[in-house]
Amino acid sequence: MENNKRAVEVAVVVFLLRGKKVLLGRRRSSVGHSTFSLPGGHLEFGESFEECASRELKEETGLDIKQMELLTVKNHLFLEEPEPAHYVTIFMSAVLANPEQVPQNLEPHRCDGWDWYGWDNLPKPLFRPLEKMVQAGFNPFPTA
Ligand code: 8DG
Ligand code: MG
Ligand code: MG
Repeated sequence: MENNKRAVEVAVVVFLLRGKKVLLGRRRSSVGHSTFSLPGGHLEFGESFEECASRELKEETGLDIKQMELLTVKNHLFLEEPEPAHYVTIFMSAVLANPEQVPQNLEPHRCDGWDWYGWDNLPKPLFRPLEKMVQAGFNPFPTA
């Protein structure tokens, strides 16, 4: 395969849950440009999934999170992008450490802004990996 010299990347992304809503932002990054995606980013050397989730949330939204839980892992190939990419993405859930905190758009070159969306009323278009999960019936909210 042409791409066999490229590295697989690892990302950690977060379903930040508030009531029946999740936090999403419209991407400005080249991969998935203009689609709505979860906060998160690349796992750095030496980090736990929880540390990466907290750091990315802080960097991208200014929010502090708690109760991080591993929900699922997906293998996704972005072959239609100008630069093909291959990600193993760790999907976590979390809640706000301080329910009064409001998301800020701290990386405006990468995101148009953050907002809360009801799970039954998600914005379109969703980032492809997220859309695939929704289509498959995935739900990040606790069932109990
Ligand atoms: P960093 O420099 O802060 O580490 O990277 P980033 O700019 O925050 O990376 P990102 O694109 O937000 O996330 C890394 C990759 O994670 C992304 O290119 C593909 C994968 N990914 C998914 N689903 C999602 C998702 O819903 N949101 C985000 N942000 N990334 C996702 O597979
Ligand atoms: Mg990031
Ligand atoms: Mg990101």
